[in-house]
Amino acid sequence: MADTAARYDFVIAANRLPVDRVVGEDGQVEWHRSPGGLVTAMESVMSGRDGVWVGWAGEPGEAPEPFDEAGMRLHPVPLSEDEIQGYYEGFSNDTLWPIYHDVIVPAQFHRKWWHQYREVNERFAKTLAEVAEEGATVWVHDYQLQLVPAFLRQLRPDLRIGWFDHIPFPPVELFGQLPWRQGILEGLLGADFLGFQRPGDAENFLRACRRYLGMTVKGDVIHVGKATGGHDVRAAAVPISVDFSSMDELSRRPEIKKRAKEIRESLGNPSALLLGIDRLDYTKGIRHRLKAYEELLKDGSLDGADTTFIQIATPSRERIDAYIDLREHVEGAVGRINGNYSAIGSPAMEYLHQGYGREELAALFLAADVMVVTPLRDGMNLVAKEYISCRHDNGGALLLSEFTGAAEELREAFMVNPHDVIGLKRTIMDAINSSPQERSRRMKALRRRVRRNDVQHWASAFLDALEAAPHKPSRHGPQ
Ligand code: ADQ
Repeated sequence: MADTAARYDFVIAANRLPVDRVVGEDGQVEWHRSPGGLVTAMESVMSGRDGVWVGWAGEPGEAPEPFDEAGMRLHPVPLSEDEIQGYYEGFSNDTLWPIYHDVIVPAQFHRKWWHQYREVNERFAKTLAEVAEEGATVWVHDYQLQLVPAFLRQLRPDLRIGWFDHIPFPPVELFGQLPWRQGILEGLLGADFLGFQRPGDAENFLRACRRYLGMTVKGDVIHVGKATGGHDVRAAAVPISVDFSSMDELSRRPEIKKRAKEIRESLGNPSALLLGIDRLDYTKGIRHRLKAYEELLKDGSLDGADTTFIQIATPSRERIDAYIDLREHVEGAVGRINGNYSAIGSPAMEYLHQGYGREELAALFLAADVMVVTPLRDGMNLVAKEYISCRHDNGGALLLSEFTGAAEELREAFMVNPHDVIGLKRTIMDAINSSPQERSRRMKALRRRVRRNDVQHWASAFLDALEAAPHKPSRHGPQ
C-alpha cells in the first residue's frame, strides 16, 4: 500500500521530527534520533500502537518521503526557506516566544509572518487529516502549532485532539498585545484537551478566553458555541518531566563516573565546580548568573583559581538579532571573567558553545557541585530534573529560579529570584557552602519526586486527560 494511503490511530504533530539529518562520509543521508526526553516519552507511548509523527525534517524545500526511524513512522511536512524565516524564526520565535516569556525582549509584529504561520499550520492540519485513522487520537505539540487544532477539527470532526504547551502561557496583559490574539485562542479551542506546564498557565489561557472571546468558563472547561464547532474544551496542568530511570542508570556507569572525575581534574580540581547547561537563549538568565558570579569573584567571596563555572550554551536561533546580541554579551563576560580571575590550569570559567551527547552531559551533572538554573521565565526546565536524575550519590546542590515551571515541584532546591543580584549571590554561596548532610536531605526529596513524576507518567497523564476530556456534549454531556 502506498504510504499516502496509510492511516494511523495515534498521531503526533510537532514542528520538528525527532531526527536530525546527517550526511555520512560516503555522502549517504542518515537520520539520527534527536536527544531528549520527549522522543523517549513518545517512543514509549507509540510502542504497541499504530503511530506516526508528523513534522518538519529540518531542511528547506521539498519534504522527503515518509520513512521509519527511531522506532516510529515519520511523515515530513515541507517548509520553504521563506516560511522558515516567516513562520518559524519570525512568528514563532520573534513574536510568540517573547510574548510568552514576559517580553524579556520586545516582540516583533509582522502581518506577513502571521499569514505564513496560518498557512503552515493549515498545511500541518491537512497532513494530519490525511494520515489519521477514523476516530484517531492526535497529540499536537507547542506554540508553533496553535492553529492546528481548529483547522484539523474542521477537516476531521471525528478525531480526538490534544495540544500541549511546552512554554508558559502568558498573563492576559501580555497576551493582549498580540494583534492576532483572537485567532490564536480560536485555533487552540479546536482541541478537546489543552495541557499546560503549570496551573497558572492554564488559568492564564482560560482568562484570555473570557476576556478576548467573551466565553463562559466553568471550572477548567470552556463551552465552544455552535458557530465555532459546538464542543467542550478542558484546560489543565500536566507538568512534563524527564526519563529518570535511564539518566539514573547512565550516571551509575563506571565510565561516566570516571569521566566526571576526569572533568574535575582537567580543571585543576577546583573546590567548587558550578555548572550551567542551556540553549543560548535570553530567557535562561545566563547574563544574570554571570553577573552574580563575576561580582563574587570581584568582592573576594570566591577565588577564581579555586572555583570553576562551566557554562554549556547550545547554539540556538542564530539568525535572530536578540540571540546574536546575547551571544556577544555572554562571550564578552566570559572573556572578562577569565582574563581577570583565572590561573593557568585553573580557569574561572569554561564556556562551550556546542551540543553534547547524553553521556557527556551525565558526566558533567555528576561532576558539578552546584547546578545553576536561573531562567527569567521557563515553561518547565528539564535540565534541573536531569541533574536530579543523575545524582544517585545524593550529592550536589540545585540552585533554581522561582520563574521556572520546575520550581512548582522542586521545592527543596535552593530557590532564587534571578533579578535580585544580591539574593542570587547569597544563594550561590549558600549552595556552595551547604553541608553534605543538607545536600543529601534536599537531593533525596527531589529524587523521590522526579522518580515518581517521570516523563512516562507525564505522557500517560496527558493521554488519560485527553481520553476523558469532554468531547461532544450532545452525546456525553459536559463534565
Ligand atoms: P528548552 O527551552 O529547550 O525546552 P529545557 O527544558 O531545559 O529547555 O530542555 C533542554 C534540553 O536540551 C534538555 O534535555 C537538555 O539536556 C538538552 N541540552 C541542553 N544543552 C545541551 C547541549 N549543549 N547538548 C545537548 N543537549 C543539551 C522547552 C521549554 C522548557 C520545557 C521543555 C520541555 O522552553 O521550559 O521544559 O521545552 O517541555
